[in-house]
Amino acid sequence: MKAFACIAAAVTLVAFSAPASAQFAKPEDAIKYRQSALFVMSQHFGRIGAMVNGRVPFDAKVASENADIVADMAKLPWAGFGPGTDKGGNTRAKPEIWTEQAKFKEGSDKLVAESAKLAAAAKTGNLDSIKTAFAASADTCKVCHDAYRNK
Ligand code: ASC
Repeated sequence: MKAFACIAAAVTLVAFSAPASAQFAKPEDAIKYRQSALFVMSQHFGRIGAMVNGRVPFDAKVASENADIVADMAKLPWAGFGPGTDKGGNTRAKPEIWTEQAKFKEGSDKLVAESAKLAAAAKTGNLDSIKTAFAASADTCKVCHDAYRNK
């Protein structure tokens, strides 16, 4: 009984704390997953960018909807950078991602934080606040791409 309780507790713990990387059957799937998540995020980020840069008229509701999606998507790609996913698919990810894990995580955490601020700014409907928060988020994209993505 004690053993059973132990196993049940362990199973529960794993279910709630297993790194999401465990969900991938093969490295190629993890690579596809992270690229897909980043692509979806970039599409929604780009829609805000078009308003921020004046290419399309500003619509506060559309900006807010897109910023919410960006903030949610920002949490996803990182599970796809687990151990052993540096190769096995078509990837521009640099090996430094896996040798500088703490720094890489710092960068991804920064994007998650800045995109949450962007979503909050978008809820105010104030274009200037959105511009500032958009620039801060875009900077976190760029810093990581410069350091960790091959040309
Ligand atoms: C985007 C996008 C990126 C970032 C980056 C910001 O819209 O697809 O990768 O912004 O260009 O510097």
